[in-house]
Amino acid sequence: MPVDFNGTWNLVSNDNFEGYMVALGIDFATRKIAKMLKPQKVIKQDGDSFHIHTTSTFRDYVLQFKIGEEFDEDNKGLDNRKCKSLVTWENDKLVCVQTGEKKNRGWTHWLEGDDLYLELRCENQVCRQVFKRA
Ligand code: VLZ
Repeated sequence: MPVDFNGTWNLVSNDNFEGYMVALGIDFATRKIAKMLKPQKVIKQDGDSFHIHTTSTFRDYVLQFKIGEEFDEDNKGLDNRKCKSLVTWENDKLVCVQTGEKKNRGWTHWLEGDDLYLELRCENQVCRQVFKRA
């Protein structure tokens, strides 16, 4: 049985989101707003199908994928760069590789206790986010 990520999750910590956004080339004004946000994630998981909705007062981002099936991601409202994304299980972690213009781009989700973790990677920057159940 895979891990169950289903739920509504609220951001409680966000380490080096600034560095991650700089690596993505997000402009100064947008970064100033974005780093104040406390996004919520609503995750719907059905077998190998995922729907992840990241919402905030400023911007929303929706990602839908199936494990092991590469898809086109547009990163609309983030850096707007298109990439090819592939999500796989690595033990109990959900690992996404985002292949495109930016090196070493991707993310990893996992659960620790009843908390949701997210590591966001771009080039040499790593952002670590922790979410608690709403
Ligand atoms: O998460 O890729 O859960 O896509 C932040 C929205 C969304 C706030 C960050 C606006 C997306 C920021 C992180 C404006 C620059 C992400 C994946 C894993 C699903």
